Amino acid sequence: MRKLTSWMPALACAAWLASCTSTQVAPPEAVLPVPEPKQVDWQKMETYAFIHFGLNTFNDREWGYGDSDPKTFNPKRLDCEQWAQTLVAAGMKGVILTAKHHDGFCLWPFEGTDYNISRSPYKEGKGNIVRELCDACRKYGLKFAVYLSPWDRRQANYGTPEYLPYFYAQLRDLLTNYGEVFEVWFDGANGGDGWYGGAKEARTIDRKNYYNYPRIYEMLDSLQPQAVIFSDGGPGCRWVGNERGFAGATNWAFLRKGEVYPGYPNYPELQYGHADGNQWVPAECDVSIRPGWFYHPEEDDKVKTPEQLLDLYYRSVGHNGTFLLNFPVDRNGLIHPIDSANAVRFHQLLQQELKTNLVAGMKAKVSNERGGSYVAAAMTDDDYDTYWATEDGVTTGDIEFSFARPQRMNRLLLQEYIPLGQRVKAFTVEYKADGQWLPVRLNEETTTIGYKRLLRFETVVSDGLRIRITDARGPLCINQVGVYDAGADADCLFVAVQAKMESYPFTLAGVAEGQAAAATDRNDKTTCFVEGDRLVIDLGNVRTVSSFHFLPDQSEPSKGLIANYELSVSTNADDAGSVVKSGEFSNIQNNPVLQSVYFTPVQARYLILKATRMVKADGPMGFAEIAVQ
Ligand code: FUL
Repeated sequence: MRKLTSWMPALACAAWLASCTSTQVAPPEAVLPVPEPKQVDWQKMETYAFIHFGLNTFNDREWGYGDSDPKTFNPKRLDCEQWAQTLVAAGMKGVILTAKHHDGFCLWPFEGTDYNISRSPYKEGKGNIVRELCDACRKYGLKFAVYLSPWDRRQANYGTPEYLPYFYAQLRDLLTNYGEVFEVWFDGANGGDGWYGGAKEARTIDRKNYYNYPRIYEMLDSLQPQAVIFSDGGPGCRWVGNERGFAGATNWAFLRKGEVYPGYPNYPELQYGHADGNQWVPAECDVSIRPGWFYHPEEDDKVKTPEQLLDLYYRSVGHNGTFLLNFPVDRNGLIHPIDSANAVRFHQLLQQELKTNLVAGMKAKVSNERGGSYVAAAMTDDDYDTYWATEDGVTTGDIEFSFARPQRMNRLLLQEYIPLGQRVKAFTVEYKADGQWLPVRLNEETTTIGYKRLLRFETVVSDGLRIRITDARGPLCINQVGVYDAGADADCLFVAVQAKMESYPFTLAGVAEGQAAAATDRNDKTTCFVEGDRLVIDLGNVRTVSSFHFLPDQSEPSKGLIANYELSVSTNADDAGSVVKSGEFSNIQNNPVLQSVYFTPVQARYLILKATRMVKADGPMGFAEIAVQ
């Protein structure tokens, strides 16, 4: 396939064009919005890792308040090369490190604060994990990037204009001294409460304007022009609207410019993008390999399985997003062996499933062809920059493969040539059975394609497969088609994710039996909603209890989320009980995973959970599952 390549100097290009008179066909015009070249490069990375590590790791927290003692940060066997090697074996192309999480603790010796790694016992205060990881990345061929939390629960001046120079200085330091980064990650979370230099209070900021992002973007463009900027609404890439690692099957790489900001109330729509958007802001699907983002020993048996990770891959990369998989580095300073084994196995499974492209090198029969180099064969070569295109005005088209012998098939890969925009709005997939075209059986809609669409369909054995594109925003530009047989287990489309919770038996005082059943049926799709701000759990007998667990409502978006709580116990019904624990369910809105409250064992028959603050003020509390141990 002949094509223009970017390295060809202009004169050579002119000569080349003149030499190919018969194939001189103009490419289709771009359909706006289009990505910047760096966004295309970023999207091609497909899977990359997150590392959450810091004081939280040692203090069993998800959101440190900013008051944990730096001396508790003491990983004895920390080895960034182990992280890098593991990530490479798991197919990751890069890694984003939480250089500073919400607690304000810096994993590098940032001079603007003493709340940094130099005050920890790690390497007797001489360590610098940003440096160590960035060196390991260069050594093992991974790209490197940083996460820097704008919210800082440590700093006394957080919330005032005086905090901003401090934040900008951190950013400048990270972006000046550690080489190229592929992404800069700005977390949109801001839960209010913090230590704030000892003030211990809640602070709110104007999330749209406080940090002055336009100024930050200017700084980034001058220091690291190749870096893609992540924030809830972009500009480089967007949050996918959940922390479960998947995008919608319908997923546009655009947003309406200026509409989405950190804290944007309609964030669930980020899973799909804005079909009428005018800015290219593709989705990044972030998720942790464990329920929490930071390491907690009690989650050692809750690591996502290779099959669950594979399922997420199909619903992130295969839904026109990227897959950002988090590894909560453990207290030794290593990626835990279970996480490592599962991630590597996931990568092997993926490679196995998509090993042999049954249509590689084949020439599909197409209903319309633009000509020149924009021909059907361009879809089955392995050159990203060649593509089949239809003539101007033709926005539908069939791609048909005929095999010499019947083939077993259950996976399909489609790619649009996104440098010219994202176009396809609807398509169908059919196979030939006794001379007739029948639809393949799928569990999701076939609408958008974008950078990449992967479909898992029920196995067919056939000598014909046809993709019919039925609606698009412009002439079609398809650069890759792959058809695969994923093997014997190919039809296990769904992986049951069950909260494995043992519990004492209990009843819920004042809750109708039918409702209460939803909290014990071990089905995370049903939710028990409780009016008011108190949940009273009756164990029937006095027992020794030491923990309370609940899975919040799992619908999209979750309803009835409790932000702050007070948990009391008592032995008789009339008693208000004594408080055993109070606190926050950190990050519950973005990541409504199993919430656990552990306390010193106590004799009790009743547990009373009081919601002292809800994420959304009105409405009942929601519990998909409850357990008491
Ligand atoms: C969220 C944070 O609040 C979590 O702690 C985590 O860092 C996740 C990636 O982003 O907004």
